[in-house]
Amino acid sequence: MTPPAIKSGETPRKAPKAPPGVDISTSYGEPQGQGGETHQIAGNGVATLTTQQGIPVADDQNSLKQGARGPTLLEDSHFREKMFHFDHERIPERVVHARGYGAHGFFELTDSLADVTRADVFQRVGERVPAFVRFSTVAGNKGSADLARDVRGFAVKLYTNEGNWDLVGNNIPVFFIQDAIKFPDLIHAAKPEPDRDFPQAQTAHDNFWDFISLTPESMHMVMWTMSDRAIPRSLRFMEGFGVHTFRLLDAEGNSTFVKFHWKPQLKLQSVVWNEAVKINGADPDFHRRDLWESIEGGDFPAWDLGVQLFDQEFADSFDFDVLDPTKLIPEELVPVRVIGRLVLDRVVDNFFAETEQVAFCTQNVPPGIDFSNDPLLQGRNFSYLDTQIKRLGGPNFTHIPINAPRCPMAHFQQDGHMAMRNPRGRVNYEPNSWGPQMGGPREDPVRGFQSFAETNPEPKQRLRPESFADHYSQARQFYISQTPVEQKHIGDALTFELSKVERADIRLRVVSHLLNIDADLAATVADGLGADLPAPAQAAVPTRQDLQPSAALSIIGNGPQAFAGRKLGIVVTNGSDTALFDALVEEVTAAGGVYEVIAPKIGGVTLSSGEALAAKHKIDGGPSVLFDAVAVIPSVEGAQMLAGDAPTRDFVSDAFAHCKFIGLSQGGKALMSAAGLGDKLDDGCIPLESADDPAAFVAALGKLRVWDRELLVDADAK
Ligand code: HDD
Repeated sequence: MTPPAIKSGETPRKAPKAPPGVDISTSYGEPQGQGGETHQIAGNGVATLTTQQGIPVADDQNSLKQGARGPTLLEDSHFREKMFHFDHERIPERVVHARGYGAHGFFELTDSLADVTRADVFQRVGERVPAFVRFSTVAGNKGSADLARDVRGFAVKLYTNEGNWDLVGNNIPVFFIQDAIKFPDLIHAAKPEPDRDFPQAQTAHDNFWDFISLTPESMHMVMWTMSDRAIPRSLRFMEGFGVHTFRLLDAEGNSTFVKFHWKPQLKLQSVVWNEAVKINGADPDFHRRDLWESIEGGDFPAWDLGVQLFDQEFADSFDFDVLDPTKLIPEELVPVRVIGRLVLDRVVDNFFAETEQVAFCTQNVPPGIDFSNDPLLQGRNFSYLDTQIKRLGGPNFTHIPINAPRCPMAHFQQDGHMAMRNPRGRVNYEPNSWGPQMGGPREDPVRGFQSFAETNPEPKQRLRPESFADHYSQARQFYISQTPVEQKHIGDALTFELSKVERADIRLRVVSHLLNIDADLAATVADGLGADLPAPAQAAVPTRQDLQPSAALSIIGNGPQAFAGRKLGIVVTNGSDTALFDALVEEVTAAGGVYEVIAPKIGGVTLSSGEALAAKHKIDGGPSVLFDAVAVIPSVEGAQMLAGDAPTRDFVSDAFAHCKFIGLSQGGKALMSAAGLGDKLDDGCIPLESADDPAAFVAALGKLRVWDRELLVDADAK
């Protein structure tokens, strides 16, 4: 007899690409050197285990010994090769951005830029080039948690027909410092303190705020990192920025300035800090799991590529210096023109081979794109190549498939560690007289990379330009562009971080800068710290009060209107209403969302109809912080059983405190009462009592949060 069907406890996903354990040879996307693809196949069709030299292995369970109880023999080359390789498995992690997650995809041009650049990738509408993207946190080690309050790296490698283009950006459009010579200081200050090696993946410590408070140019970026931008809900819901001003060059060498923007098609969304702290405990891999699951589920994350194009005349008239990486150009002044889309549609086959070994270098730009004199960019162009040589062990990291261009390559560079693609033939120098065929590649002054022919009559000097001197005006503009809830989050974040700073003088020095940004913010933070307001920091240039709010800078103002790409957590018990559950699943799926079932036991539940429903999480393993919204639909008896269970009460009280929409059956309401919230239910707590109710519930979810609740919850807490 066939067993009865069990309903799925989560949105069904597409089948894995290949059964595990099969086809292990194809994982790197490209042939692994001469003949590397062949695997010895036994009669039963299963690949034979071999050594790295390809020698078939007879026994992988026992090392070779002199007698069953005798000493291990040096002669056991399989054992020695296996151990030697294991001993060398770790390579140095990235000095910053150590924790990252990557995926493959493509970039497709939707609007030609042929009028301003000869870059091949920007010529033909509809043409696609392969892409690899690595997202990262900055400060934490490779094993740190995903929801650290931190900048996110957004590094894109496009394998164009004229070479690799690495746009190594962040999810924040400005940076802490103006000159690359300060980067080692910034990173030393942000990372764990050197004597004690903590705190990990946090900026909430003395060294960071000491450096920041002595570096007023960082104030604009600090406003961003203390905003919810630093705790994104998903890598899929955040923007990316090339940060620096770059140049586009046409065939005649004419230059147009450009700033690059990645805009998520699913719109912006972040979590709240209390949620982030709890996610880090419940699922430190929250972001990478989310990216993996959405791509594997066929819901491919996508971003529009936008450009802000401007000329020298605009640059000269702009309030700030376009070479200053602590400044952005408001979209109200130069609109973002969408010219393409980036889609991530394939997870990596192997994390190490691809995500860990991918090497981004800001200096990788194809003909038609060029650098500006931004002193941060100029410094980066040295640092990235240098770091890859150290991290990947030598100059041949471009031979690793993930780093190799997909277009033809021809040069005379040779040898070194791990050389796999040495040039062929007799000639390895240029110029040579072996003729057009045998003599190998030659320069092409027309097709080749050309730099913008800039004239510069200035003397050599170590000097910051006067035009970089305004450190507060755009910080203020960012702050006044936020909704009240977002402003509150910035004040809370600063108070939280500075409360971890042991030295009171450092705390006050930060507040003295805040006074130059917004008096209310400074007062809120001083109050939160239990301190009196200090005198304002001395400003090189007074803060401008005339800059207008920019709508593009708020997350809430640029959030989604639908639940697409988001996740609903559904709490059930034995006896939960089958029709209600089915209707809920139908509505959330129709809205483009996914769901996961949370039950008292991982074995699942029996619904009111007698049908079995599988669970994805046991309640304490699936707290509400993992979901964008929750439906709590236990039976009345089930709710009685759960009322005394602390993780269940936390589930509903956290969902409420984090301003989430909560769908409630009768049993669900009883659980809210058990959590002490029975008399607090608001418009975001939506009845789910029959199969008719989910439509209205799911329609409301597009707003994602009931922000009005936040002030109430916080007031109660005080
Ligand atoms: Fe950097 C990695 C982004 C300033 C030096 N950086 C790195 C990564 C990203 C950024 C996304 C991770 C790449 C990956 O996933 O492999 N960095 C930025 C942005 C900056 C910036 C947007 C300012 C606008 N960085 C910056 C400066 C320097 C560096 C000023 C040094 C002068 N960055 C590095 C590095 C890293 C790096 C040390 C570490 C690992 C790597 O390069 O590959 O070279």
